[in-house]
Amino acid sequence: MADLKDRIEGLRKTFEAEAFKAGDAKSLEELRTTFLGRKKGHVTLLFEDLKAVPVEDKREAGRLVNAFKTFVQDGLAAVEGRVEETARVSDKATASRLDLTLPGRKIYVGAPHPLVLFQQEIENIFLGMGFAIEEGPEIETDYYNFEALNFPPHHPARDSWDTLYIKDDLLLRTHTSPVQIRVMEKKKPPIRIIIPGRVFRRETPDPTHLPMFMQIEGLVVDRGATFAHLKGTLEYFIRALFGEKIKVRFRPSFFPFTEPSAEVDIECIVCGGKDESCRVCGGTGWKEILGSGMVNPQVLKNVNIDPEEYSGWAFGLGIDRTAMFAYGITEMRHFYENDLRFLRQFGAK
Ligand code: 2NL
Repeated sequence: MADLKDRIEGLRKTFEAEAFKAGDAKSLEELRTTFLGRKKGHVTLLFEDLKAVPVEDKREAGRLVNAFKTFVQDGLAAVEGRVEETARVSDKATASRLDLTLPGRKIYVGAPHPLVLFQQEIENIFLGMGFAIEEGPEIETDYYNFEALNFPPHHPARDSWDTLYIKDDLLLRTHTSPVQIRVMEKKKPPIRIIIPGRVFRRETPDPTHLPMFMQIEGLVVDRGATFAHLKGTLEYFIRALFGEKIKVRFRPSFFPFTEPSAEVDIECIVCGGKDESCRVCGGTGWKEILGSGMVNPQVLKNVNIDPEEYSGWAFGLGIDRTAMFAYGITEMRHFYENDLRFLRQFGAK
């Protein structure tokens, strides 16, 4: 009996020491096997040894072994509770490193290019006056780019030093006017359209010239369309774009596709006409921003519109050139280099 008591006392101390150390599910299971394992567990062996205990001691010995078994079971339950709590707290600590209240990271999706923004600004002014937007091909034939627009056969613009040819009769359009011819062929007047788009010329790049740039042209064809409508519409457009107070002047000019023709100047907003060596206006105080005129009757004939019944007026403007002037940019190549330090100044994030 004394023997058994000592053995149980030793096992109790061992169990307590091991239970104190057990910190995870694995060591808990090892402890359970060591004490309650069905073959060699300490408690199992104690029950087996009971068989050899003399009859008079059996009752007491059984009580002691059973009490120890309960002690081990309670101890294991306590360790199990502690292991679970430790795991739960450490999960919570991990979870708490994720601050769900922080704002999300923005995904960069890009932004409209400054030339697109400027083009839309122009478009919106004309849309407000009832114009429609039309587009057309960038690769054209000699007929649409020159012939239908009344360019004489040996006009210098047709030269391969000025125009980019793909083959004999296929070229990169040098202006958006061929789209106006295509629209007039298809639709009956009244016509009130603007045509934005890329155009191409054989240029050596410099701060104000590139072989590819943007143009926007407008065309009105109707009964009784006059130069007064041209002038009033373009003045309204310029004031909407540059402000009510801007000075505007019309100067006689020449284009093969218009007669009479006029170029439109506005006061130089860079120097205000006060700098004799201004690089933008050359000291004149005026900046040309539009070409315009009454559609040449020959052009109307070319698209089967009767010039005795209808008249038209048209204009053209360089988007890049005008944006440079509006924003005080001195280098056209900035628009096409996609340097974010440049682009971000126009609202791109
Ligand atoms: C300029 C000059 C201009 C036009 C474009 C046009 C088109 C047809 C008929 C008549 Cl189909 N005219 N367009 C007219 C006058 C000037 O552009 O300096 N552009 C940058």
